[in-house]
Order: sequence, then C-alpha cells, then structure tokens
Amino acid sequence: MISTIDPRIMTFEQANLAPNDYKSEVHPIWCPGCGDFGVLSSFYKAVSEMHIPTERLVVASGIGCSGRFPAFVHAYGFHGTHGRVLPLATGIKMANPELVVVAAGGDGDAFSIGMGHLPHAIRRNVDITYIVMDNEIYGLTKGQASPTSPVGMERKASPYGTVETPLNPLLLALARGATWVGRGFSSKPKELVELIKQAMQHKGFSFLQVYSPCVTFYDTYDHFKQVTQPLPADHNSRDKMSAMKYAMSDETLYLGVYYQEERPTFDEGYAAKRAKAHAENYGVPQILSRFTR
Ligand SMILES: Cc1ncc(C[n+]2csc(CCOP(=O)(O)OP(=O)(O)O)c2C)c(N)n1
Ligand code: SF4
Ligand SMILES: [Mg+2]
Repeated sequence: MISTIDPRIMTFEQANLAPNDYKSEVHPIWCPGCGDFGVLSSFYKAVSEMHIPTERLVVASGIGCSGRFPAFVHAYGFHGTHGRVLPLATGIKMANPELVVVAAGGDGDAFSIGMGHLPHAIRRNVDITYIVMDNEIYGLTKGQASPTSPVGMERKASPYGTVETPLNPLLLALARGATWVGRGFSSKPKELVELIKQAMQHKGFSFLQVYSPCVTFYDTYDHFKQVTQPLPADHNSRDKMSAMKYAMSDETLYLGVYYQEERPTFDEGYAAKRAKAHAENYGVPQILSRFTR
C-alpha cells in the first residue's frame, strides 16, 4: 500500500512524548470528581507509552459529557453527532488506514441512539478502538435512565424507579463477534492504562467498557468499588465461552481482557479489493456494463 503519511511527520520510533504532551489547551469542564477524568488521564499515559505521534492519532466522539473527550486530547479530533461515532471513526480509518483511530463516548451514545451501528462495526472488524465511558445514566442531559441503568433506579426523571432490564454491553459485543472485548474502571488507573494499550494494540475492533461514575447525577463509586474485581487468573481470553460466563456475572463485575481473537480487518479486506480492481483497471464503466448487458 502507498503510504499516505507525510514524511515530515514523526514516526512511532521518534515519538517520545510525555502524557502531558497529549493534553490540549482546552481545560476539561467535567464536574470535579467525574470518572471521565480518570479515563482521560489513563488515555494520556497509554498513548505516551505506545509512542503514538500526535499527528497519527485521531479521537472521534458522539454527544454526551464523555463526548467532549476529543477536545482535551492534543491530536486530531472530531466531535460528531449523537450516536454516530462509529460510522465516523470507520470513515476516518478507511480514508487513511495509517491513522490510529479511537472512538469515545457514553452508554447513551453507544447503546441508545447509536446502537444500530455497533453490530456492524463489530462484524466489519474495523481496526479502531471504542472506549465507552459507562456511567449508567445520561449525564449531559441531567440524569435520565440509559440502557445500562439498573432496574429500580430512582432519579428526578424516574421518580418511581426504572422498570427496564439493563442490557449487558460485554455480552452483546461477544455475541456479535467482537475480536477484542475488555472492561475497566476509571478508579483503577494502572489497570486501565494497560487495558487501553491492549485495546489499541489489537488489530481489529476493540470494545472497551469503562465504568466511569457520574458524581453529579448517579454516584456509583462506592458500588463499583465493592462489586468489581479482576477476572480470575485462570480465565483464558481466547476462550469465548469463559468470556461469556464471566460477562454474565451480575453480582461480581469482572475487570480485564475478556476476549481476543485475530480476524481479517475491514480496512485490510477493502484495501485488497481496491488494489485488485486497480490492477485490473476495473471501475465504474465496467460495473455499469454488467447492468446494461
Ligand atoms: C439527536 C439527539 N437526540 C438527543 C440529544 C440529547 N442528548 C445529548 S447527550 C444525550 C445522552 C448522553 O448520555 P451518554 O451517552 O450516556 O453520555 P454521558 O453524558 O453520560 O457521558 C442525549 C439524549 C442530542 N444531542 N441529539
Ligand atoms: S454530569 Fe456527570 S458525567 Fe457529566 S461531567 Fe458531571 S459528573 Fe461527569
Ligand atoms: Mg452516560
């Protein structure tokens, strides 16, 4: 493939940036104590340790408090429309496969309005990393129930408690065929840095759910501290049945890499078809002729 990277841009070998070098000039306006701060600082550390040149990194998002993420990263960023981060990130990766593309957002963005896109990004196995900051609520719009809110959650907008069963994001991603699935917690930064690195190093679609409490509208810090623990040491991340078993646990919520497998990526598959068509000089006239024969 012809490199689309400008030779003046730093290579991975040359990039030796500190976590702070990935901070943009935009000061985060999240509420003090918001879990998203923990995700952001783990992200700075992860990309620094991976030596990613800022010119090669793109962070895209939808809408929500978590959707502000790209503004705080010194890299390319795209704050898109609500629920549309996956088509956006897919398009960016397809347009320039040499970019490292991260999609970031919240549980509402991912599993309500954006839900239609998730199975398709997964089945295409686009080489992007999707970090979902799950606070089990719509933070930006002041605390409505989201698809991951627990049954009976009482908030201003649900005074008698919610009645819907929450969906299980990990089970969904595993059942749909995601090639990398993990879960972290914003209050476990050391582990989260490792998870972000592994997700980004994986070639294919990586789905990382991160518990990231909303201190203002649904403070779940104590709850997650009590119910989370690392995946057992004997869990084999190549064993999907084991991954599903641990993903189904709802009393203990396990953190770590649930599952990983290698499968051809959409960007590689598409590039191969494009190269074949190019070599055979196959274009629009040839396609049209098939319909007019
Ligand atoms: C098309 C559209 N519908 C609804 C909204 C209103 N809206 C903005 S953010 C949001 C939910 C955000 O929740 P989540 O994705 O969980 O992000 P959080 O704020 O919790 O990080 C909604 C419903 C919108 N901006 N656009
Ligand atoms: S409203 Fe909640 S999710 Fe939004 S910035 Fe504040 S604490 Fe974070
Ligand atoms: Mg949310």
